[in-house]
Amino acid sequence: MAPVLILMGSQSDWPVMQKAAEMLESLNVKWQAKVVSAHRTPDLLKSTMEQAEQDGVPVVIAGAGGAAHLPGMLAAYTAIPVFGVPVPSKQLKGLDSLLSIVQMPKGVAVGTLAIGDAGAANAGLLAAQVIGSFDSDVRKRVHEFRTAQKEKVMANSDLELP
Ligand code: RP5
Repeated sequence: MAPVLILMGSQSDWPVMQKAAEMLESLNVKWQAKVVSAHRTPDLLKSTMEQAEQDGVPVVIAGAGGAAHLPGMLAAYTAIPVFGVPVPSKQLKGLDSLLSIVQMPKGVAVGTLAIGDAGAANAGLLAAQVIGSFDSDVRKRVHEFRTAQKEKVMANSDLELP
């Protein structure tokens, strides 16, 4: 199994969650993505986490919107670190998702990212950093990513009127 498991509550979350996959691709970290809903497929949620534990998956990214209990429920079934991405919802624009994911009661942890694309991309980055803690090639690529990002800022740091 790929080292990073990307789970989401609905196929409709994929346009946001694919930003995590894109970040992982750019760092040459393998990933697998799957739809697993906390309320529509609770049995699949449990069996997916049991399988991930058995397979030795080191990190899970979970995106959900609205009453976004997926990351917390996944975390309840595993000791694998879970990074939660609040997906923007139609009515409340993801503030509901953010508050649902971030307010985990003490004792079961979910690392919560920002709402939407930036949060999903950073979840991918954080997952790569977790892999980088035991894979020096991945750690090197994270450093290279940071250097390239810095150089891009430095190359365009002088502003002028159009
Ligand atoms: C959540 O409900 C999903 O994570 C998704 O963000 C939201 C809406 O799902 P769909 O109705 O689009 O399937 O469970």
